[in-house]
This record gives sequence, C-alpha cells and structure tokens, in this order.
Amino acid sequence: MTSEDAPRVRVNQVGYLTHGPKTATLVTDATEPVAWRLRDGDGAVVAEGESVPRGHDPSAGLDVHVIAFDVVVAPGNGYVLEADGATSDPFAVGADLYDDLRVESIVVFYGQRSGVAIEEDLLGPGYGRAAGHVDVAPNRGDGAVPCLPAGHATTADGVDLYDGWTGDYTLDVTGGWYDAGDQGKYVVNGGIAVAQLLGLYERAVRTGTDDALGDGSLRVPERGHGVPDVLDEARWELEWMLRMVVPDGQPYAGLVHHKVSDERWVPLPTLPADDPQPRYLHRPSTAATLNLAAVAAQGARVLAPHDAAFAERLLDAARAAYDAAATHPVVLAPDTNTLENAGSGPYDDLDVDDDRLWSATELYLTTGEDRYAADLRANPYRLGGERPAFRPEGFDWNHVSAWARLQLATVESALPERSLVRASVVDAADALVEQQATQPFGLPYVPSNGRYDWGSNGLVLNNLAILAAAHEITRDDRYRDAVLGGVDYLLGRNALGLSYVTGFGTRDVRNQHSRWYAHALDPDLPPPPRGTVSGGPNSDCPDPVSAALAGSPAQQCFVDDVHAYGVNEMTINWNSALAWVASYLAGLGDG
Ligand code: 9MR
Repeated sequence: MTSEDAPRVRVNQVGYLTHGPKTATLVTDATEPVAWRLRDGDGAVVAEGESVPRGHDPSAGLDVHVIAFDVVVAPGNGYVLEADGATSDPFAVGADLYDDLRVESIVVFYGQRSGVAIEEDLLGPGYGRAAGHVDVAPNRGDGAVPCLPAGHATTADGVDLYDGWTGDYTLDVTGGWYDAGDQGKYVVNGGIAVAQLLGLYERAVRTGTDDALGDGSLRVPERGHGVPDVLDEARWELEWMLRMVVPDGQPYAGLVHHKVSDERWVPLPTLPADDPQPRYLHRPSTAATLNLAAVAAQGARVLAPHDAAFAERLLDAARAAYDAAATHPVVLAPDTNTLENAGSGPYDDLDVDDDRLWSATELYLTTGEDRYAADLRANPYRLGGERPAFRPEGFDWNHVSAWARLQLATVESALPERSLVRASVVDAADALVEQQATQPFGLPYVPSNGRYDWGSNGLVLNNLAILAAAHEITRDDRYRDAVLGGVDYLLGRNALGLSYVTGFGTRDVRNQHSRWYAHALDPDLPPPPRGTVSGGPNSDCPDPVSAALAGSPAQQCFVDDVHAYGVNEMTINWNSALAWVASYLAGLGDG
C-alpha cells in the first residue's frame, strides 16, 4: 500500500457536516491553482472553485494543494470532488454522520472483555467467542493468579528490577479488558480508557447531549438494566481494577499491581480461551495505584446517581489508593527486557507526577476537599508550574497531565482558580490551531522532532479532545472546525488515503494486530469490529513488517498488516480517545 493507491483527491471518506467546514487535500505537482468541482450523488456539479498550492509537505512526503469547499449543499450520499484529472472517494454530507461511530467505537470495548463469553448477538455475526481466562483447559484462568516468581525480573547483568520483591499470594483478577491485540490486562492503559468512557458520558450530561447514551444505546449484556450502557462498560474495567489491589498484610499493601499477563507471548492467532501460557501478577507500581485512585474517584462521582453503594466503595478505594501511593511514591514498572516483559508490554513510566496530578484532580472534583486542592497546587504540572501540562505531542496513557487539566477545566467545581484553568485549555487549543494551519492534511499534531510516535492516531484524537474542550468552554466555532479538520485526517484525508477506523470509509484499515481478530490469518476469524481505530503511523517502525518503511516520511510509516504491531495495533486507550471524540461529534448535530 502506497500513497499512489488512493485517489489523489484525499477527503474524509465518511463525510462532512452540512454546515461544517469542508476541506480536502490534492496530491499534485502543479505549481499553480487548479480547478475543482463538487458533484452530488446524481453527478450534477453543485460547486466549483480553485485549489490553493501548499508545496511539499514533509510529514507526508508529498506535493499538495488544499481545497476548501466550504459550501452548504443538500444532505446526501455519493458526493465526489474532482480536481487535476482525479476523483475523490465518495462521501456523504449530512447532520448525523457520527452517531454510528459513537456507538460502534464504544461497543468495541465489549469485544475486549476478559472472563466472559462474547455474544455474537451483541458484537455481530461471527464475533462470538468463548470466555477468555476462566478456569477451563488449557487456560488456567485469572481466578487465582500468583505473583511473578523471583528471577523473572532479573536483567542479563544480574540486576533484580523487583529489588527482592515477591508476593506469596494469589488474587482473583478475572474480568476487565485485554489492553490491545494481546492477552494482557494492564492498569495504566485501562485507567485512561475508563476515564475517557466515564468522561464522555459526564461531558454529554453537562452539555445536554446524553439522551443518545442512555440505557439501551449500546449492544452490551447489561442493556435494559436501567443504567446508561457506557457506564456499564466502564464499570466492567473498574471492578477489575479493584481486584488488582495488593491485599492487607502483604508488602506494598494498598498499591495496585501493574498488570496481569502471560509469561511468554502467544502466536497469532490465539483465542483468549485457548491461551496456554502461565499468567502472573506483576509487581505493583505507583503509576497503577494512582490510575486506580483517579478513575475510582471519577467513577464514584459519575456512578453515584445510579449505584450509591458502588460509588461509595469506589471513593473509599480511591482515597486508599491515593494514600498508598503517597507512602510508596516511586515504585516504577520495569522497563527493560527481562522475562518480566517476555510476554507482555512494559507500560513503563518514569514520571508519575502527572498521574499524581490526575488522581488529586479527580479526588478534588468528587469531594471538593482542600487537601486534594493543596496537592494540585504543589504538583510540578500545576497551573503555571515548572512542567507544562500540555505537550505538543499530545497526551496518552503515559502523559496524563493534559487530561487532568481538561477535567479540572470542564467538570463543575468551586476551585478558586477555575477560570485560569479554563483559560489554559483555550491557550493549549490555540497552539494546536496554529499547528494545524501548517498542515495541509489538517491534523493538529506536529511533534517537535517531526517524528510520529507509537499510537499517533491516539495522540491526534487526544489533541482533538483539547480542541473540543476549548469549544465547550468558549462556544467559539473555530475550535469545532479544528476538531473536524483532524477527523478528516483520520478518516481518509492523509498521505495514504486510508480511513484508520474499521468499517468507516471506502478504504478502511481492517487488519489491526490482534490475536483473535486475525481474519487475515484465518478466514474463520472476524476482522476487528466496526469502529476499531488503528494506532497509526509510527516513525520508529518497530516491528518486522513496518521496518521496511523505516526512514519514510512520518505519515507513510504505516501498513495495514496484522503483523505490523508497531503501527497497526488496536488498543482500548486509542479507542477510548476515538469514542470520546465521536461522542463530541455526534453531539454537534449538523454542526
Ligand atoms: O501504547 C504503547 C506505546 O505508548 C509504547 O511506546 C509501546 C512500547 O512500549 O507500547 C505500547 O503499548 C503496547 C503494549 O506494550 C503491549 N500491548 C500492545 C500495546 C499497543 O501496541
């Protein structure tokens, strides 16, 4: 797959909001403006104009023009844009283009559930599978998982990364979500994923767009139980995170295990129910503990109207985790390649001050207590602090200060400096709008070194969340337009002309790295479900397939191959970013 495979007129393959901005990118050597024509589904020309040459775009490695066709035309399907002898993929114009994406991007989480059979009536024909990691051969299940034995965390030169720690207990850690295309369950990418699912619901309530997210809105087993389905999905992971706490009487009691995972990677394809590997609880980490504190505090607030007893349990757990993290402020997850990480990702994180900020933020927003506000004001990522909460690369599981700032800015509270916090979000959004103006493919993502990071699509989506928050704060449509421009990039207006979301758009990615959605390797298995976003271009090309693309312009460091895990995996934390943005978009109506 190269940029030559797609039509040279790159558009959002899903479509454009009737009253929203409409921008495309034309790949061409022409140095002068060229004529463009917009045709409707009947072939009639409904608008015309001229392109704007933008020269060479280094991130795409292409010479390009931009076509702004900001015209209001009748809603419909089958629009195409013609320019320079090329015709775009067809697209729609309409008011409700993202309702479907809002639903499907959240239902993807159901398919990641561990410890429960996946029903094809819910996920879709061909998507049923047996429960993974329950006590059925060859799977020893997650019902009584032992701690990683001594020696597994020792490097080749004899350094024990666990510093002598071993637990001599087992925990029942059944449930939760698999993080990605592997069979591991990790607290630190589960945390941000839960936060974004809870957050999209809380935002919808705040902005009066929650009707579409009520009970019965999603295909999950709990529908019809009287609770908004997205909250049921988030609770599935919260309950698992609560099981990951180190029990009383043990070393590091009250901290949270970083992950539960296989000893060795299993090959593709391997269904979760067929996983033969021994599983271990890995050492607790401060980062995981602070993740639990943050999302349990948020969950207590958001779930309180629906289940007061569970909300109380969550708040108790959040407070306890916060205090345990203060007792053990820097217990880090090992980052090197020992047996510790021979069957799972490290999700290592050397800086936990951002996680501390996040947990203090959520505890403050839920309780209003001064002690948490005081901790916020002492954190290096505080407003005006020595470390910036927003980084140009965006936020992710590993850098959560920006997410904490968005929460503090948008969730109602009596924080005296709240208006300054809100202004800081608008400043961050302004910087992104400026970055976006330099990008002929419209994405608000310009890493300082020019290299796209692992999961760049997740980073782009999270930058869109910052812009959307600025839109909520100011009601200035410039920020909405900026979000829509970034969505165009993800859905086809990019160097490869691909939609990075399965089932959305004409040229959609559908071979994301996964051990059970490995349709490319076994036709009896399904591809990833509709609404699954791929991690996206990664300049490091870290896997054997994308390695062939090393040195390519950033946007071309991508291949839709099931083995290309460094550029084309699925994860819960990228899908939560998509779900958050899709919910914002669906809530816009016709823009
Ligand atoms: O998303 C993670 C990314 O930020 C890291 O740079 C990368 C390398 O450590 O790992 C990514 O997470 C992977 C995890 O380690 C294992 N399961 C799949 C995850 C997505 O590729």
